[in-house]
Parts: sequence; structure tokens; C-alpha cells
Amino acid sequence: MKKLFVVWMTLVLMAVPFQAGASNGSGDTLEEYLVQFNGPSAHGLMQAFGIDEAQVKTEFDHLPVVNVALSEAQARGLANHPHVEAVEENAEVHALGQTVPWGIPHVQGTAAQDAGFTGAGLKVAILDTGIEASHEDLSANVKGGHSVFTDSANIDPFYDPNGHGTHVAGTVAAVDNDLGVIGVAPEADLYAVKVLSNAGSGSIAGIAEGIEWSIDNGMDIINMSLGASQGSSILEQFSNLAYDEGLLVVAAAGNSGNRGGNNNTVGYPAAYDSVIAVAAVDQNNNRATFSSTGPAVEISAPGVNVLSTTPGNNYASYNGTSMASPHVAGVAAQVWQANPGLSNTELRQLLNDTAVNLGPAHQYGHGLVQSLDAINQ
Ligand SMILES: [Ca+2]
Ligand SMILES: [Ca+2]
Repeated sequence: MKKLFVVWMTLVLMAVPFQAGASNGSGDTLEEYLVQFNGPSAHGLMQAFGIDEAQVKTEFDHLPVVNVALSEAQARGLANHPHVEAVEENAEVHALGQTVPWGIPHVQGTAAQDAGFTGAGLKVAILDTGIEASHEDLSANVKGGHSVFTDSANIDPFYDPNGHGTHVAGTVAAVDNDLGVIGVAPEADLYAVKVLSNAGSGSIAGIAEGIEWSIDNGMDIINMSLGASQGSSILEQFSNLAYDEGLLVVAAAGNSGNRGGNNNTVGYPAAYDSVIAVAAVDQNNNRATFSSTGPAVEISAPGVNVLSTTPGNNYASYNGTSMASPHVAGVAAQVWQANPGLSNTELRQLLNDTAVNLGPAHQYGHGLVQSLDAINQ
């Protein structure tokens, strides 16, 4: 008899899933609650309050809790009963969802996304420590890569125990989903070009090889969140070559600024004419004190407390012009998608012309990069 009853109950519940806001035979509106009992007979108590078996949706095994649809009077009555520990509304629970890092709307990345510009179709080479391609918030966008190293520890461009390149990649193009963060251009294609070792260091030859790979493999944009305080004629020639081939070349200005913002410390390759040198600002549009200054500073972007992807499906906030540069690379992808006929020099001019002036040019360049304003120009 008992077994038959259980089977029948199950069929009824499966056929008529209980809906919050339904009503019982008396016409009362029923809402779902979770009721925790502390007495011996939950069933007896529910019967006493006129609760029909059909109102019970779930009976938990590990705690004396039932999920039950109750009229307001039943809920109130149970809540006041000494054998009831708690009566809680069965509130809706949502996935924790995606955090939008402050820098994305700050460069109008969000507004440009809302207008349909996600960087789709644009190829962005991340010349860095590699990209953890298996990251939950990057894997859909990592489309290829290359390592300039031959030793086993550094030969895989999709392995990035350092985390620097993975963080930079997330700012350009972390996926728009229900987890983690979102990049400026969440549908751009990412290419992991590992020119820096797991220890975070590389060489002029390695960067040159990475630039060459980017030209040969049809990249549209190169992001170099790296630099040296000393220049190299060879590095300059490779940077120029990429620019002459039509690629947009973006680099971190450097982290050698001082408090007064009055030294001349933009690093290389950022300082070369063919490369956009990106300075770092905080949420109040103040130059980060570390952000290198000098006549080569070209444009500014968020570089303080920047939340992005890190290895192991993790997320963390970093500071640096390394974090500012990929904001510009992401904006460039959006604007180029909107205006595919622009040359790299025209795109660069447009980004500079529509940036918001923030102050002295040797600190901020043309100012804060703005995606939607460039698109609408
Ligand atoms: Ca995401
Ligand atoms: Ca430059």
C-alpha cells in the first residue's frame, strides 16, 4: 500500500510541477516555503494545520526540513509553533554571475558591446608569458599561438604558470558568459605568443620572433605588455615592420614613473613611433604614480586594481601599465570591427582624437581611450 502511494504521489508531482502562486482547494494563494521542524512528528503537525500531502514538494533526508507550499495563514501558524524551528520563503537563487571589471565601462567598452561591437573577427596577438588556454573564461577565444622558447618548461604557449599573459588576455577578451569577468572585446580571437618565460623575462630576439610570427599569421593587433629601459635598433625595425604591414601595435609605457610625474621613462618598444605607448590611470582618472612619463606617452587606460583572469580558473587584481595596454588593444578591436575600412594609422588617429583629455600630455598623452566615441566619430 505504502509503495503504491509513493509512486502515485511522484506521478502527480511530475505531471503537475508545483508552481509558486498557485492556489489550494480553498482558493488561498500558496507560496513555497522551507520549514524546519524540531519536534517528533512533522507530518502530524502539518496535518493539524490542514496541509495536504500534495502541498509538500520535497522532504529532505539529512535535516528535518520540507519544501512545502503554504497559505499565508499556514505559514504564520507554523512559524509560531514551538515544534517549528524556522519558516523561510523559498527564495530564488541565481548563479553568482559575471563581474564587469571597472575598466571595461571606463573605456566605453560596455557601451560599444551594447552597440554590437565585441571585437568579433579581429585577431589579437598577446606577446607575453603565454595564455592559460584552458581557463574557463578564455578557452573559447584562444585560437592559436606560438612559443619562441624551445626548452620543455616554456615550449607551450598555452601554459602560463606566471599568469601575466593570462591576465592581459582576459582584459582584451575574457568571454561574455555567466562567470568570471568580461574583456573589452569579448569575441576577439586571442593568440598566445609566448615571448616571455615562466619567470617573466625574454629577449630582443624573442620579441622580434613574436612580431614576425604575428605578421606571418595575419594578426590585426599586437599587445606588448612588456618593455626594456634600453632601446634596440633591431627591435625598432621589427616594430616598424609590423606597423608597415598594417598591424596596430600597442605596448605598455612602463612602470618607471615618479610621484611628480616629471621624469622621462617610457620604455621600449612603447617609445618607438610605430608603437602606441599606453599610460595607466586609476578609477578617478589620476595617473598611477608608477606610470612612466615623457613625450612618448600616447594614450591612457585603466591600470590600477584591474581584475582579470589568472591561471587555475582564478581571477585577481593587478596594477601596471601592462594592464592598461590591453584595454587599448581591446578598444582597438571594437573600433576596427565597427570601421573595417580604416588603416592602422587611421585607427590610431581616431583613438587619439576621441580620447578624453586628462591633463599634461607627457603624463596622459591624448588622454583616456574611449571606444564608443571613436566608433561614433
Ligand atoms: Ca566571463
Ligand atoms: Ca610610441
